[in-house]
Amino acid sequence: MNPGGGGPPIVRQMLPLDIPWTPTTDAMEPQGGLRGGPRVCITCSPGDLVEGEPDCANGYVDAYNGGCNSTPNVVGEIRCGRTVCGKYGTFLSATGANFRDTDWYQFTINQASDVTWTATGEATTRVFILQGTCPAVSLGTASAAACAPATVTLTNLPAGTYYAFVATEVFTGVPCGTPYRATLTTSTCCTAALARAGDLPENEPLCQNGYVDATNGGCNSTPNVFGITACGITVAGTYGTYLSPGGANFRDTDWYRFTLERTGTVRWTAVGEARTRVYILQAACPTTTLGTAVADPCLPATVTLTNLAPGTYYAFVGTDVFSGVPCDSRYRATLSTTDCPCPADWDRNGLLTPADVAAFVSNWFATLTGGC
Ligand SMILES: [Ca+2]
Ligand SMILES: [Ca+2]
Ligand SMILES: [Ca+2]
Ligand SMILES: [Ca+2]
Repeated sequence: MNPGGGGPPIVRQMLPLDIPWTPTTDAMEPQGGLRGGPRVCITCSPGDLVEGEPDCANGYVDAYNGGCNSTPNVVGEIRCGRTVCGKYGTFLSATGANFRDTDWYQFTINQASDVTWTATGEATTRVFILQGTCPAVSLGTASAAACAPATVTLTNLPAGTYYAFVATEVFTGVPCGTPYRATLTTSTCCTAALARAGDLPENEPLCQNGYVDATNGGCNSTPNVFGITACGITVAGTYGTYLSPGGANFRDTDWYRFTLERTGTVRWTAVGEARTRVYILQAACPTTTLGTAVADPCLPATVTLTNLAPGTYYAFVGTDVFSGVPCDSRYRATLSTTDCPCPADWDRNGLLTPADVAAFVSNWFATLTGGC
C-alpha cells in the first residue's frame, strides 16, 4: 500500500485552529446504517484540532490536505502532543475511478526524537509517516480495523520535516464523513508547557490573523482587559503571533492582575513551547515595568521581586517575538508570593522550615493569652 501521487512541491496550509470543536450528531447515528455496522466509536474531544476539510463526495477534488495526491500538493499541520479530529471516506473521481480521501499533516522536529503517529477511525485505517518531496518516501506504515489504533513508531528520527498520513485502508465502500482521531507524540515534546490537572485554564480564543484580544490583552487592549491570578495559581494558556487587522506583526499578550496584601517576595515564572517573555508590571495602564525575563522554548522564564509593596500588579506572559509562532502554542505560568495562603507557612516567609513550628507555637500561646 502506497500513499501514492506526484507533482509539484508541497504548499503549507495551516489547520483552521481557531475553529472550536462543537458536538455533532455523528456519534448518534443509528448503528448499522450507512457505516455498515456497529462501528461508531469516535468522539471528538474539546481540545482536539479540527481537520476542517469538506466531506468528500463523488467528483471530489482534495485541495485541502491531500499531500502528494493533490495538485498542487497541500498539507495540514500537526505538532507534538496534538490530536486531530478528522473525517475520511471513499468516492468516485470525476473520471469514475475509486479514490479515498487522504489526509497529510506536516510536522517538524528540531532534534532527533522518537515519533509515534496513531490513528483510530470508524473504518479500517491506514497510517504512514513519510519524508521528502513528492513522491514522498514511506518511513513506516500500519493499519488497523475500525475502532482499533493504527500506530507507527519511529525511533531516533533525525531532525527534519515529515508527513503524518491517515486514510481509509480501502478505496471503496466507506462513506465520506466517517470520523477518525489521530495523535502525534514525540519524545522531545515540551511536556513542561502542557496543561496539568488543577491548572486554571486561560480561556482565551486562539489568535489568528485579524485577531483582536478582548480577553486579557491588558494595556494592549481597548478597553484594557485582564485575567486574574493569585498566589499558588498556575495558568495553562496559549499564545502565538499573528497579523493585526492593519497587517502589523502582533503577539498574543496575556495579562493577569493580582493583588499583594502585604510586603513580600513575588515570583512569576512561565514555561512555553516558544521563546517566552514575562513581566511583572505596576498597575495601572500605562504601566511601569518592575521586572522582566525571557527563556528559550521549554525553559522557565522567571521574574522574582523582593520586598514588593502591597498593591495591584500585572503578571504578563507572551511570546518574545512578534512573528512565526503558531497561535496554539502552549504555556504554563505560576505566581507565587510570600503571601501565599499555605496553611503550614506560619511565619509567612514562603518557606516551610522549623521556624514555622515556632511561629505556630507563638501564635498558639498568643491566641490563648488573647482569651479565645
Ligand atoms: Ca479528510
Ligand atoms: Ca484530505
Ligand atoms: Ca493567550
Ligand atoms: Ca491574550
